Amino acid sequence: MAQHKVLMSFSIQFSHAITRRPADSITRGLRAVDTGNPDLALMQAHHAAYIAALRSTGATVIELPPLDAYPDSVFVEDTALCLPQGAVIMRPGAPSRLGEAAEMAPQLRTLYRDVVAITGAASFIEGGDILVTEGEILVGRSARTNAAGIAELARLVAPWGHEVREVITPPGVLHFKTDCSLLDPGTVLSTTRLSASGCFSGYKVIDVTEGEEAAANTIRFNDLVLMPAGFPRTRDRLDAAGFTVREIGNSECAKIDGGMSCLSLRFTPS
Ligand code: CIR
Repeated sequence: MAQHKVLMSFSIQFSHAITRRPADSITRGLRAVDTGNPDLALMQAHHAAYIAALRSTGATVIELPPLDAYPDSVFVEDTALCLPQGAVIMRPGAPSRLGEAAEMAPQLRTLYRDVVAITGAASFIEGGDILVTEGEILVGRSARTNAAGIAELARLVAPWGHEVREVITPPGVLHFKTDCSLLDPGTVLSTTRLSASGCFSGYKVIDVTEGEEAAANTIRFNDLVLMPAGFPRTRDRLDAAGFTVREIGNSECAKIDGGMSCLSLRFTPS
């Protein structure tokens, strides 16, 4: 439908994405509940389909090599926040993931003029807790992201004209965006447990259907919405709302609490 094809909207339109191939060490990826190890071959197939979908929109996708020293490094979203004016290197709150941010920094420096970093020893923040909309940046406080990290981010992006609003990630949920995603500049897909907090007042909210909470982490990337496969009732809602949906297998990433947004950094470099 025409209302979803918004011209020049930095929150949903991107010229580039960065991904990183899953490493053999993926079987040691962090997880809240152990439901078995991911199958690397199947994850690689899902990852290839994900990249093909991004490329089908005309974007350039940079594929970084696997990093065996960091089992969770396929989840590049947590290492940086990419904005039109510059990039901010994160400080992941998971100790085993802290070094992933330094691995991403040189890549972003080749693409952006301005790259800054969260450096406070007491500051922790992961990209999965950050939802960029057209008018503001929502950051969920979580087990991985603390108030000091959010305050430091707010100071860094203020000169670029961005406002940060601190919100709360629901208890027991890994990241803020585990439970929500931006569908178009004014529309959010959310679990009911998150939208009930009122944090999306002013936005149009489409709730995932009950029992399909794991469908909330999608990405709007140019004309497509990439969503994890296997959530037919939520898919129907997105179809009915006029979005062009592409389902991507996510069974292996889901075993280590990953989803659509975690697998890429999406941006238009300045
Ligand atoms: C972790 O616990 O850090 C990884 N196993 C999953 C990270 C998912 N990232 C994201 O939602 N942005």
